[in-house]
Amino acid sequence: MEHPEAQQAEAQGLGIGMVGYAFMGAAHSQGWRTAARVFDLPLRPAMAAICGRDPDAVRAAADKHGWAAAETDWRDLIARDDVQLVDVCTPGDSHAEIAIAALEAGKHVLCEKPLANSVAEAEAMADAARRARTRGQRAMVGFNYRRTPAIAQARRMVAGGRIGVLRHVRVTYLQDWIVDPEFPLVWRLRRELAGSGALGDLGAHIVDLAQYLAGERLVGVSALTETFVRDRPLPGAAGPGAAHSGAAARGPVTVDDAALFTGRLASGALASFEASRFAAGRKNSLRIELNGDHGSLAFDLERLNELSFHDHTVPAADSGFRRILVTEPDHPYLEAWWPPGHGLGYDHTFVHQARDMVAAIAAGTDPEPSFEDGLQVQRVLAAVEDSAEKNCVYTPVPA
Ligand code: SOE
Repeated sequence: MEHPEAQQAEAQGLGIGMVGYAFMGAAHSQGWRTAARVFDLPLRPAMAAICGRDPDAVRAAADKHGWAAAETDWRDLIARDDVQLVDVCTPGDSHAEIAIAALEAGKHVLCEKPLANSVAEAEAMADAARRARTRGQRAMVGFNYRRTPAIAQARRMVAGGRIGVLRHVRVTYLQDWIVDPEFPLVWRLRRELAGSGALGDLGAHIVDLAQYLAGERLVGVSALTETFVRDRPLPGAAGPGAAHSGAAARGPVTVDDAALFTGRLASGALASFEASRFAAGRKNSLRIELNGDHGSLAFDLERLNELSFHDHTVPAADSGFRRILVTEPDHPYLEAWWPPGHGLGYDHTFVHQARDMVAAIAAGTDPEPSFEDGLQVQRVLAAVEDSAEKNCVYTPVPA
């Protein structure tokens, strides 16, 4: 299905084709729509086509999110001459097939997190990205929270020695959307589609953030995982009458509801992680604290324009956590936005993600996090599951 605008995609610099149009599809669309209108970009993203299996739904998504055309088969999207970058926003079970096909078709690729549903898939994707890189193609994983200005500022401060030698990283990512046992068995609760539960969905983010902020990798973990509600109504089967009649068809939850794990970083610093979908009252609560011998940094996604910093080198009478309002022009990404004090939001991380991907393609550099970085996160997640299966035994993360 073509619109006259589709021909414009070729003329506008970098044709984008996106597979998937749910929550992440909407968030990424915001990024592609906005990046070149806020940042001075050497290439202008052109939203050439969006892809989804349901023809009516994907046509509606194209109209709603500003895509010039709609496709119902990702293979057709990849084959389009007006698409130079494929953005994979589908459930994890299709990341490898689509991303590898796109790389082998000569496209750049942005792939949502986690990179894949298994280490083997992630290894194949990283291999394909390495081969594509020799052809000048770029690949990146969508760990968008790195692109929160306060998180990027925290990275600058850690790298600049403001907290000294790192001793602890403490990260929690808590949601509560499936506390109700009658919440239906959606794709995120089925291993064959999602790969894992809170671990891969939320845990992937906090593993990536811990390693990004620390500037080093995890070398081993000890973990517990749990599935609190083991069967749920199938989508469409739930409803007021169904539970009473007992007639609702139900299916097994085959992923974790929560994962708690500790980890050792390469320098010997210790880390603790909590990823749960059963933290009642926590909607999308991502909190991070780093402690070094010269100071500490703390971040709360619910106050995402702020960073708390404690300078341990000043006299105790003057020290303590102080708030840095991350809205100054020399804070990461902020030069392009509003005057100091006018904060940003969750969706701005996707605008920054699109900006960084386009800038790397134009500069011929490798965007981060790479598929190799995504593979390493996948190895940590696999070590977490191995440790949990062995009742929390310390499990090395393969290099
Ligand atoms: C659901 O847990 C979800 O949409 C995650 O998949 C996203 O990565 C996170 O940013 C928001 O919550």
